[in-house]
Amino acid sequence: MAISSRVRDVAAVDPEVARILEAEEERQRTTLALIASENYASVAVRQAMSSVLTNKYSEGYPGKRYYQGNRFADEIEALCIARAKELFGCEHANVQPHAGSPANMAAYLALLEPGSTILGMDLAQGGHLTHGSPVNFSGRLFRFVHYGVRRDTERIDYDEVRAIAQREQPRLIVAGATAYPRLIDFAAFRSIADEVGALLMVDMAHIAGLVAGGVHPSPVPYADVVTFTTHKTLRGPRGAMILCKAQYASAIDKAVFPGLQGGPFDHAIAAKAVALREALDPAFRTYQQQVVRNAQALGDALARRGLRLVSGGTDNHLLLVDLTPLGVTGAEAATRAEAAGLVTNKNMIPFDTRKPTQTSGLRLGTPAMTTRGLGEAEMEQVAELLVSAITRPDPDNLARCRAEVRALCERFPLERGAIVVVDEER
Ligand code: DSN
Repeated sequence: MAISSRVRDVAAVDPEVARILEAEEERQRTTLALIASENYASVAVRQAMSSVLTNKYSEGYPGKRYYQGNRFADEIEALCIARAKELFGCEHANVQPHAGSPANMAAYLALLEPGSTILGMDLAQGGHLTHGSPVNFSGRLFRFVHYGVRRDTERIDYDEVRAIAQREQPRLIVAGATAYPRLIDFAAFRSIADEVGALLMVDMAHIAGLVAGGVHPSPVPYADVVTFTTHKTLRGPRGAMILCKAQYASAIDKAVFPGLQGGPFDHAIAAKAVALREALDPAFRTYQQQVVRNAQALGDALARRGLRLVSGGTDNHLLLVDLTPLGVTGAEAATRAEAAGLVTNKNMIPFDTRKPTQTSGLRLGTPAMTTRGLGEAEMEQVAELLVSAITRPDPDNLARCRAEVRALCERFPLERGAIVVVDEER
């Protein structure tokens, strides 16, 4: 009897794709992810992500859909919104953005007209592409001006931000970063925005989990709009959300749909709801505290081995290492580290003289390692292996490092998460 594709798993339907997925799972199980924006979503999150809601179209919002059959799509989206409001204490939440870039675009389009002036953090000093890079929609559609960090402290200088804001008179100030290891002072941004009559948007993609876990001050009381992705420190599925004050709710909702997106990804919304449920658990706070402790322990261990940390250390989940003293580029270091099973990314450091494809820096993060259960003691070992792989990339040493990383991965295994598969023939 023919087997219905409904009840066959990937391996039976498409062995080619199944082989690649298995190989990727093996890669993730046997290497350590030190990429600051990555994490391991739980089996529950991944089950929701692969659920039957992927089959549904539900343009609109709960109770106001364009198609029939949305009773459960409404229920899941309303639940997700309620959890987002409970977790972050915000007045309104839109849980439909497919990713961080469209969330930011929707926020800009909700608040401004194309051509408006926006003040954001320079990508080369820790910002994000969507904060006004000339090669991104943001830099093409809006007049972005930028702030960065001070050369001596490598931290945001709020007096400088204020001076630029007074000079440029932006209609919107964007706070938030992808490679900034220090706490961000949202109250200071709010007062600068008020001084120049600007709105304040915070892109908290990197720190959403830290905020939820109470280890980074929340931007919600200060910002008009907050955007974030759900798959970084928040440890949910790939996707994004927008939080805002009630007065911007309608403009934000209209900018997401029909302004930018069509049908929401209801399966992703279900997975976001599960991630929020996990983040509301007291254990999530403990996890986030450990993320920061691990980052500080990793930073201390690297500094003791002679590496220079941008800004001298970290307050959050990430570290930016300046490789200049080692005479190695970020690209070389990242390749050597990967050969040892330590997966990182090259990154510009403030005032970098190298190109983005080379860089002088390496960005490291602890969210994923902490999810596996590694603690401060293991950060010492990770630092030793990382420095060893970068400074002595001969095959014997890389093989020794690789073996030690494999052993660490076996001690701290990933949750084995086969998606539910109905294994029956029809
Ligand atoms: N790609 C993300 C990061 O690594 O920080 C930003 O979107």
